[in-house]
Amino acid sequence: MTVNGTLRAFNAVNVPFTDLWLEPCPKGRTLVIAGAHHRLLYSLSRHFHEEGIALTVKRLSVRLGVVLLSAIASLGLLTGPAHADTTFDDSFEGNPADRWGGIPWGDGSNGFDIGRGLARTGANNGWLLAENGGSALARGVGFPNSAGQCAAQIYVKPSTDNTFMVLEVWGLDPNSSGVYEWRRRNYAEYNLNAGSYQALGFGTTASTFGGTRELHYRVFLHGGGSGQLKMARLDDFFARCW
Ligand SMILES: [Ca+2]
Repeated sequence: MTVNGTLRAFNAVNVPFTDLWLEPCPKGRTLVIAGAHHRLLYSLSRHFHEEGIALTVKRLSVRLGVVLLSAIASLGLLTGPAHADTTFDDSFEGNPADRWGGIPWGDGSNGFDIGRGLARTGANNGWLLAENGGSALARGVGFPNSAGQCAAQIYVKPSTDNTFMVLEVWGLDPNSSGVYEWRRRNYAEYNLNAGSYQALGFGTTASTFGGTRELHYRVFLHGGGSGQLKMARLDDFFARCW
């Protein structure tokens, strides 16, 4: 069992954390989690217990939110690479405006359905609407220091036929002079007919020069021109970095 496999089990936990990495230690391996939440610790403890692994949990610094987990094991556990998956789930729950920003042009608009019964999961979802223009909803994801690449998808429910959508990934990368700048890194086009929620991929985005700091995921809908109003709903964004 590797750390990657272990951590995928916690996708549903939806706990924000900033970084994960492994270091060798005399009694096995040490997993250090910066900014970890007690719910993640509980899940980790329960998972290790179910695997028959004794686990000690120590909170090193409440102020810094740093937590140390020491697996007391000589079972070959945690033999994966020296980094672990980091995942980001966003089902537009709570106040999605805290995380998603709109990029409208022309007559395009965007917003959120809050508790309207139109979501794929949970209570809320996003929407995009345009005729002579377009609009996007976008959010950022911190690129973990230990990761080499990130992949992402989002569920889209088109309300209209021939709905042209573009999924873009922008990366905050160091250029050859070491100065950070935003660059478009991935680009995927979809022409969709009205239907149910379907998963659309953003593609896999690699770190550039090993120094990518942040990725910005943008979901664009283009209006069809006069008399050709287009609309789509969005829900269940998911990104995984490894
Ligand atoms: Ca939702």
